[in-house]
Amino acid sequence: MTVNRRQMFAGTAACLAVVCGSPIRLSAQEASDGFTELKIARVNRVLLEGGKEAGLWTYNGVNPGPEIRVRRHGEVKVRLVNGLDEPTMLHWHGIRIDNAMDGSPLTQNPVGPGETFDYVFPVPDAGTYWYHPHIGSSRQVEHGLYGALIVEEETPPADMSELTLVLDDWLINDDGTINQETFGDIRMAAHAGRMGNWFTVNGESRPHLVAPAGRRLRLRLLNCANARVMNLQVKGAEPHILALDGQPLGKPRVLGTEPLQLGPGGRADLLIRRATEQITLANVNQANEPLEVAYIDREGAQDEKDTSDIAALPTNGLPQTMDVSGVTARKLVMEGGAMGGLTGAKLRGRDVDMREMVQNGMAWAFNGVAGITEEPFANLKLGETAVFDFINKTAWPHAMHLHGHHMLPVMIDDKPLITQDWRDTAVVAANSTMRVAFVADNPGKWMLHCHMLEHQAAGMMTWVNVEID
Ligand SMILES: [Cu+2]
Repeated sequence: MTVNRRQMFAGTAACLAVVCGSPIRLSAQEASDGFTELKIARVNRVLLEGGKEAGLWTYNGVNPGPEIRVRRHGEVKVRLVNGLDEPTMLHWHGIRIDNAMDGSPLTQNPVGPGETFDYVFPVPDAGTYWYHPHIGSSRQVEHGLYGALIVEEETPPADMSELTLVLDDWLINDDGTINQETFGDIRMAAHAGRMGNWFTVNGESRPHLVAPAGRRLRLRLLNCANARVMNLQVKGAEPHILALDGQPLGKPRVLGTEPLQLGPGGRADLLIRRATEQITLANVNQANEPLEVAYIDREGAQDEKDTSDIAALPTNGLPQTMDVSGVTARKLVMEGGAMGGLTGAKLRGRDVDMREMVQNGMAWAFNGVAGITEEPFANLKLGETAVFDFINKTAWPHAMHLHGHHMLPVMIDDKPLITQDWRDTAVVAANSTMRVAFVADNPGKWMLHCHMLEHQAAGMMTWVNVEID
């Protein structure tokens, strides 16, 4: 069934072009009624060189889906056309938009086969975001349904070229087809989730990309894998981290020797100085081996040494710190999974034992409940400062994603964090507690779930209500 690691990373280094479709600039490429279509279709595409057609599902025939680019405070106007024979919907991951456009089962009905849905919303935040289905996510995302949503700064930084690198790992069979038998596999869901054996960057294995040597390079990295926590290294450069999950750092900082950890759903913007050296992107695997996943050649001359400061990107209005003194933390206890010792949980209002949970495809619980509930985990007043403790009592890390807001991790295991960065997808280590804070300033019903898509499907899912008064 599986492709071994040697095959996985021996992929062709000869692929010089990366096919990912040209970006859709929403202001420039409009249908007569102003909508840009994202049409889901199956496509004939080989992932494994020399292998069979993989069986991808795509937006507009390409993987990743078209990169959607819009200027901050501009408007996204996208018509989803469902060419699948199962329902879908589009979630705009990380961007703090109007609740009705969030594209989750809390905010809209599924878009049936042959149906369409119009998404229209202004974009409040500049940064690197993405879109993907929020129903049947484990299967739909794994089949290739995702793309980048890039919101440019009102005044984009000068003297900078940029590359978007959409990272994914796929679980494919020896013949190159997407493995189907493991969808819904409870053992997989109770462990790390669907870990792939074929790593792609912009849909290609180990692509060679090009950037001008005479300009600084902004790399937009997106982890679109179902479940893999990536640990990324950049060789041949000393990048600064400009932004995480779309939100600019108050002060860019050097990515040192520690790899950059990006949970599934997470993004990072890196800035690399003008230079002629080839850049290699590597992902450090669990055996601590850095496996090369993409190469960037710097072309042309570098006129002068690039030593000037790296400026911060303009803020999207989030503060650099939060005062959470006097705020009572709401506790979210995460339990279950393999080696977790969970004996049972509430499922659809009934107490069930672990055997019955497993029969229903469940392996995890939040506060003793598996799967979504009628009542939200938290009812918050508009403008309220909220503090959540994600108490991970499991043997696995989890990538906690809150819709419609960003969260500021302020403490881990009772130790205040010296470096605090806003995240919409925060990796909570095994047997660890993370405290996050945010202002509930976006009214509506917002999902709060693990972004390891198999964990989400197997119980790690709740929601937060932000009330107007
Ligand atoms: Cu998880």
